[in-house]
Amino acid sequence: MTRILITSALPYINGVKHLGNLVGSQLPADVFARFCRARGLETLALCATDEHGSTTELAAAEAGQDVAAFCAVQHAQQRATGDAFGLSWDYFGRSSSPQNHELTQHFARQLWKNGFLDVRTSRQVYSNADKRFLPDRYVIGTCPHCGYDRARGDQCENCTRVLDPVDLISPRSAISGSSDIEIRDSTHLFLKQSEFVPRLREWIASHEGDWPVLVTSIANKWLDEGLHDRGITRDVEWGVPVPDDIADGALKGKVFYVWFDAPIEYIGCSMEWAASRDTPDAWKSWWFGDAAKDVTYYQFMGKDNIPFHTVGFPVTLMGAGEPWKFVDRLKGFNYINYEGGKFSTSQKRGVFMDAALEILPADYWRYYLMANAPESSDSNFTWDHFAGVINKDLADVLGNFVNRVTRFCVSRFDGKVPAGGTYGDEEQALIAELDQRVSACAGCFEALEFRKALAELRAIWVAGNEYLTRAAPWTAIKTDPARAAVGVRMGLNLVHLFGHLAWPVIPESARRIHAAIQPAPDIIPWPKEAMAGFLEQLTPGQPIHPPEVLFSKIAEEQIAEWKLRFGGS
Ligand code: B3M
Ligand code: ZN
Repeated sequence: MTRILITSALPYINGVKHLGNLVGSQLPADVFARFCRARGLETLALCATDEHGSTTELAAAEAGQDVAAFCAVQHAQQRATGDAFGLSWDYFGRSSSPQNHELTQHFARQLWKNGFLDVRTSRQVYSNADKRFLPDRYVIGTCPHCGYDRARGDQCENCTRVLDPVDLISPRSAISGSSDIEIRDSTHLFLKQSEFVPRLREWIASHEGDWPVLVTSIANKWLDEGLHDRGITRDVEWGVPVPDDIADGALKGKVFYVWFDAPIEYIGCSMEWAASRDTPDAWKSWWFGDAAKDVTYYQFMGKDNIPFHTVGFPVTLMGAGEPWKFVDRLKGFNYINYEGGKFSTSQKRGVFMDAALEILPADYWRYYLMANAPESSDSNFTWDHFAGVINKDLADVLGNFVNRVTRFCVSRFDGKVPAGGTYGDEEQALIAELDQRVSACAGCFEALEFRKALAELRAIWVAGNEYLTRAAPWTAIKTDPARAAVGVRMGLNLVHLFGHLAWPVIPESARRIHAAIQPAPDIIPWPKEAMAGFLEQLTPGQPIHPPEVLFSKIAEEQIAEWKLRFGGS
């Protein structure tokens, strides 16, 4: 049996994440992790805060806090918000952990020993006003590729191109805004990425077909544009220090670049996880050598992170010359827009995770975001669309079904699964349809096609509703009580089924739905049996407990209020 290793792009520590960040990484990773656990697969789902780099330092400065203290507070907050969103990581670590420091230095030493690091003098942006070097996001300017005028020194968020601060047109300091900038020389370690191009091409080609086109095309584009050797150290204080035994201490006082240490934290995080369980070596069988042969490794991320995972991190692993596990299935996402514009952390535009939970339960967001995941293209969040989907899919289709059946059972069958009658043609036809749909739904999750998986899930709920309309036990009860009993019994079995199928996506609601029939286990398993078996499980006479309203409809006034509060047309 394969074991499943799952990581999602590590959220920057700079503040609470917005829904665009969530849908491109942590949420699909969680849905998939739950799906794997529901199928009985041994699963390790990891995430961590990405704590180094200019993003962090700038955010800490803005908050007027010491960087380490800022990170500690933000980490706890992100973990709490993630928990509240039902993100069920096995461990939520920190890239600033001792494990990651040690491992990052290990990889650097291996790369140095194997001749893949060079000490070079390079041109860096220096701010006279701030009296310091300005690496990465410390510089803002116009993107030389697409002309976007708020491009940051490390990457243009508009065209996703990776940049060097010295490339920016009209550069200015992100600290002071000053454009009194000069170019000075500084010594850095360069990773000789260019030597890996043939191996990278071969590796990426081996995944054509099993990675989304979005992923392979971004990876190939990066290689086609010519892969430059990349500076992996910085003139700042916060980060993993370059050890003195590399280059005879020539890099004293410098730290590794955040994009060098952050992906290494995927492994570091598993070490934190292992240490937390007092099995310090348990991480190894997930990552290293033959022991990890039965592991299938899935990564989830937004499209701007793809180059670092298809080129940057793999070069680190290849250059280390040790048998590390590479990603098997890389799922990349496009962006989700907010009311026609961008979600933006720096401009505080859109809905952020904490505010989202202040107005509605997590499952509403989880369902909407996954049903509209930006897979084949960018998608667009609008309040009207959101309310429409929730009111229809969750309230009318799913919630109403559960309420109708369970309440009718209480009013007409004494709140117990009715006995009598047997499944006839109507039921057999439904079973045949669900056999096909449930396995199609599982197939979509396995293929990481989330929109399709959720469309299938919804189609299953609709099929249940249509069946109930045809069976119409409320009419049949007057003339043919046995027929009414069959309809209600099937309806209750469907409620039970829906509780099972919905758990990966809307875990809290799934538990409540399941509890209408019987208390739910911690992990609600995906149905293994064919539907004929699954839909005949309930014992006549067993008590039913109708839930309180499962999903409340979103009213016009609420939409108006939220538009005002969060902005948008
Ligand atoms: N911290 C997320 C981002 O670009 C970035 C991912 C790191 S994954 C190793 O928003
Ligand atoms: Zn650009």
